[in-house]
Amino acid sequence: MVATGYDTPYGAFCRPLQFLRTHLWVGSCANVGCPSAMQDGAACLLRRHLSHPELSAALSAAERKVFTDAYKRLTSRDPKYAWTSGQWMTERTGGSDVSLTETAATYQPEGAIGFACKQGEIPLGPWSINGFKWFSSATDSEMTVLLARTAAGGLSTFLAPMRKYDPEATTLTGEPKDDGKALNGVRIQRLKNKFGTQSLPTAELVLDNMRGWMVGREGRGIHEISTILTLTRVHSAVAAVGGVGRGLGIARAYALVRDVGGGGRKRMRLVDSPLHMRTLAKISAEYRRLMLVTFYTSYVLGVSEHSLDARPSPALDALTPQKKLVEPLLRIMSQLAKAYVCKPSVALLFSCMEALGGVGYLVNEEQEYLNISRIYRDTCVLPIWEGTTDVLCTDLVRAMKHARGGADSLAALDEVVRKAWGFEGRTGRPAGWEPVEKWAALKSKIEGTEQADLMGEAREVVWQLGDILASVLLYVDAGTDGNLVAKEVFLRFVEDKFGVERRARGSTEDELNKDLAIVYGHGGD
Ligand code: UCC
Ligand code: FAD
Repeated sequence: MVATGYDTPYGAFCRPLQFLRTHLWVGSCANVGCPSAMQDGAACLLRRHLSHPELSAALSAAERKVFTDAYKRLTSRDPKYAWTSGQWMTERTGGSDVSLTETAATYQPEGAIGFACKQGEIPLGPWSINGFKWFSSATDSEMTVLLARTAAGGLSTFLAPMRKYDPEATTLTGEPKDDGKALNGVRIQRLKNKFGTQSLPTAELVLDNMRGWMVGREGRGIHEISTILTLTRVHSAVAAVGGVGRGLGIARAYALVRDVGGGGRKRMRLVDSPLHMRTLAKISAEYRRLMLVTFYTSYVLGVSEHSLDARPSPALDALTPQKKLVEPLLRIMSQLAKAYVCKPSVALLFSCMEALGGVGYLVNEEQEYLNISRIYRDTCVLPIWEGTTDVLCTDLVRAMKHARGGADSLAALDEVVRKAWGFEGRTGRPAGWEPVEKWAALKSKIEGTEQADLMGEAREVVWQLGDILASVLLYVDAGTDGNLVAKEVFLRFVEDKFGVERRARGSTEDELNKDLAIVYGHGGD
């Protein structure tokens, strides 16, 4: 799955392709999406250091060898050779705010031994890392990227392999020397008991002379690891819509077979119930909106990595800012997608669960892996890890107010909202839908308010921005091919959120037919 984002010949579209595959996979992948996401982030970080002329020139021969080997493994399609990665940031002192990180790294090149190859061939890492990491998912990954404090002050980012080559060693669990690969100074203190993501080991780890390599400049740890955060936040949003997509699939199937009512009331198949179909149509419409925000973000990620020489369609042209504004747009979109998509997805999955009645709630061992309740519990973590919703909102406000990048981020959003609104497609612009004016008002509020004063309403700011972007994405989506479902979903959203006058309700049968089209997807003209 990760390799799709690196070795396929689709340029900017390799990311949407990768994430469409991930979206389909996520509901049944036993949470390997978590190590995959961190693997993807680590690959992206190492690619930057290996390919950027200045960063690459700063690498020593040993660093280049280690980074190249890790990068090849992180993007490999061969399961025997491929690596996944962890990402260790959280400590007992804080996960949202890592400034009190206690894990310390000391430069001690002597005594470093080889890893994953014969002793001495590649030093295991000149830094000795000691401390305690409080939440470490994908503990069974082959490497990790972590934050630690150095004597010079500030946090730095390190790459550390999980195993070292030591023919005399026993494994952590005391098993005899297997293949000669002992853990690299890591001890599992305990595995966390969790509400969800049961198939994913999350551990508390004691680091005792873990050997590693510094990535990037000393003291710039947050900058370095933010490359990973960008990727894992997109993955989180994709996992959220993937979960909802699966939940909806099950709810749709159930509605085709479950009969309800009886006694004094008419007995009917759920699919014939106007109320049940209205409920599923609301979930489906929200899913469609969140999908657009998520996959637009994946497209922006792709464009940030590959130049887009020929614009593939007028619709995409309308959504693509000028080249120099792509990075600033990604800075916004990766946080926005994670916050705006993950949070409502939990409620949407709950609604899918409810759509199955009591069956939806069952968690006995056999049902668990077929049913929505497991996906629901796995989805609940998405608004928490990789930055809680409020933390992402505060970061987004800081990014938009940033002395250097803030103006470009606002300019990027400005360009996208205006161009998308100006898109001449097959759907008209309903009176009262004024995203350009709404965005202008929000932008001048952001520009004209002190950062500290904006923080209390950071979530409202982000949701207003999310709604504006979602509305133009829905508009362009509806306008590209005249799809009736796309148009209906767009109109319902702007009636709900933009004060567009509601259309008169049709007959019960007409409304049911529209809802059925939204739920089961018969909308083409
Ligand atoms: O939870 C975790 C793993 C779980 C499993 C992963 C699965 C993935 C999905 C799978 C789906 C199935 S790992 C732990 C994740 N932890 C977090 O996400 C931490 C949340 N907290 C934040 O994001 C905070 O905003 C911090 C830690 C980044 C804030 O730290 P500081 O020290 O207060 O730093 P600043 O001042 O906010 O940022 C320092 C610099 C600034 O630039 P300059 O120096 O130019 O002013 C920021 O603009 O770093 C820049 N920066 C960023 N740049 C900060 N955040 C970002 C960013 N996201 N992108 C680009
Ligand atoms: P806190 O930061 O204490 O947050 C508590 C509350 O305070 C939250 O509601 C938050 O929104 C709010 N808050 C915090 N700061 C602010 C602020 N500035 N303004 C307003 N509100 C604020 N971490 C890793 O490093 N690696 C992993 O592999 C990993 N795996 C995880 C797996 C699971 C299953 C879980 C649940 C967590 C995992 N984490 C991992 C940890 C996760 O990233 C953190 O829990 C998360 O970032 C929140 O940090 P915290 O737990 O310290 O909460």
